[in-house]
Amino acid sequence: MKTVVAAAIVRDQKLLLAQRSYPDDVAGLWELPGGKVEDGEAVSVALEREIAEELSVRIGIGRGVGEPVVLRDNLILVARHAWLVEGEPVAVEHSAVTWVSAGELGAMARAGELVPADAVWLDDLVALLGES
Ligand code: 523
Repeated sequence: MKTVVAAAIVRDQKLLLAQRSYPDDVAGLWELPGGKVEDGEAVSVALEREIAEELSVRIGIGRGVGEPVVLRDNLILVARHAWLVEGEPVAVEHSAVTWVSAGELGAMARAGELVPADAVWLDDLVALLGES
């Protein structure tokens, strides 16, 4: 079983979403950015690395958000609360990045614009935005 870790990066009560450019079945949909944890790598180290590669920023990492989601191919997806420490996000590997409010996130989920696994966390993400 491999782990994929994703960042719920929050600033000013908005959540950062990144638009996938591949594979075809999810290209164009929005996700919490992240990627696969390498063998022997700590989850938080993997998340810092993936976010630096994908968005050219450094993040701080907090608690887990939502329940783990089982993906296909023996992959398990987890999310962590995060915040920017240095830099402004740039879409290096994604098509675009955007900041959304809780209301906008809900509308995107209802419109089917989120990656399916991430849509499972809608209530958790809305709650996180309410706390921050
Ligand atoms: N997800 C997903 N949601 C989400 C992420 C970051 C990833 O559902 N927020 C899924 C998509 C893929 C798998 O997790 O099925 C791996 O994500 P990916 O492709 O972003 O991870 P990488 O870049 O580490 O893996 P490779 O593309 O294989 O290099």
